[in-house]
Amino acid sequence: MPDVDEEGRVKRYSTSSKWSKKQLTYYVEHGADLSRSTQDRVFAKALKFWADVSGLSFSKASSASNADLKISFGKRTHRGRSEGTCGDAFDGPSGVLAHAYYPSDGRAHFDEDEYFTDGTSRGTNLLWVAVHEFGHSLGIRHSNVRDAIMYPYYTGYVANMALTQDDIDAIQSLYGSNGNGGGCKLLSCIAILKRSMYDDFRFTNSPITILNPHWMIACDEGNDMF
Ligand SMILES: [Ca+2]
Ligand SMILES: [Zn+2]
Ligand SMILES: [Zn+2]
Repeated sequence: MPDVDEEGRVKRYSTSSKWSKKQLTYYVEHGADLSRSTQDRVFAKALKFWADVSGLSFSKASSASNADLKISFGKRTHRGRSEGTCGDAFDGPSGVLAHAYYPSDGRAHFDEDEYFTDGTSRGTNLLWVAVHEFGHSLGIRHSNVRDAIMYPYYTGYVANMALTQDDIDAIQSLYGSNGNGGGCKLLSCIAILKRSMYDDFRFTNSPITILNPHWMIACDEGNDMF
């Protein structure tokens, strides 16, 4: 994966659509690997990573059907209980770990054929995967900054994971840092993503739906976008 484009500029995060509100709700249909209370804690912590650096807040919904973010687990052909069949079947153990859809879809699906764990290097760290997928749920595409949570490869368990500045820049470009607006300046940050670059952005562990693979909207601070 190249770190610079053909003109030598470093590419960083990029974003998709965004939620039109900052107070979002979520609902968890639990998976089988961890206790419900552990999953609740992990998902709340994952959302807090994003909330802490943005104007967003998250609260639990009473049902999946009235939640903005709909979190569920399933194998192969799958769907949340209040959803139609997901168009992207999972692939069994390993490979794809989870996937999530851009705003304002809200579905975040985790592959029940993985072994999700908490606080150990065994299995697949649910917190890391959740933070990454919720980034997509909030409108962030993959970054090619290798340390970023939104880098498209699971990097294994880290004891004290944290968002990188690149992840923080991405969420703040959409929602601001403390309720101060945010939002990308679309006219100044639309870039054509060439097919070859899209291929570079493909990944093995966490597909998202690319609505049009030839285009990507890149939001940057206005002076060094690609
Ligand atoms: Ca899988
Ligand atoms: Zn799915
Ligand atoms: Zn991803």
